[in-house]
Amino acid sequence: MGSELVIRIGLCQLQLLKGDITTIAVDAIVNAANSQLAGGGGVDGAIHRAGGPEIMHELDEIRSAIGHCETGSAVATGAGKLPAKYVFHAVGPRYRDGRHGEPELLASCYTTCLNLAAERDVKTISFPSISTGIYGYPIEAAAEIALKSAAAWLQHHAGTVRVVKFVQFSEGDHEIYRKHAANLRGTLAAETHG
Ligand code: AR6
Repeated sequence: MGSELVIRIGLCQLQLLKGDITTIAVDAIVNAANSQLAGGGGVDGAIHRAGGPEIMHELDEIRSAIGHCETGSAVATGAGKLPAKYVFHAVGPRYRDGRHGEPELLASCYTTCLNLAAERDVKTISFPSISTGIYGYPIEAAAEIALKSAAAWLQHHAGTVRVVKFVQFSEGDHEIYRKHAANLRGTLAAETHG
């Protein structure tokens, strides 16, 4: 793995990977779900296919208890047959024009999942690129928000979550995440030495 794919924040790391999130072993996998928690296409479909019906059974129970999950929030289930203990089902915003709270709601998906992780003693967590498929969020803006929100969270919650993996499904998305990771590393280095 090239050094530009890892950002160190104290004892923690942000990692960038290209691949299928359902095949990467971690403590918690984040899903890009919808507020009905009803399953769907994209990474949501892949997670339910690979994890098996147990995950949807748990979501049925959550739905009957709370109804739905607000945009920007997330709920936790077990991970069925996935190589993880938990799936955090985060509901990203549908992109309109960026002026309807989309940046804040997207950032909230990342921080809510990291809070769920800390509450469960999760040390490693993987995120797909939330909202940038069916929900249409421009990947450049979304990558920057994803990386910055996770970095800021790790700076304020030292010693809880140790490894945050960002998993991109396409080479094009991976290149964009790499570019924003390099920018972020420059900013963090300037803060440390400045
Ligand atoms: N591993 C990693 N990333 C993946 C995978 C995979 N196996 N499959 C797709 N992606 P999307 P959204 C990437 O559409 O935009 C569902 O129907 C994909 O290339 O999955 O948040 C839900 O039920 C893209 O970069 O999620 C909701 O209704 C990223 O995952 C709605 O879609 C997110 O794309 C949510 O839309």
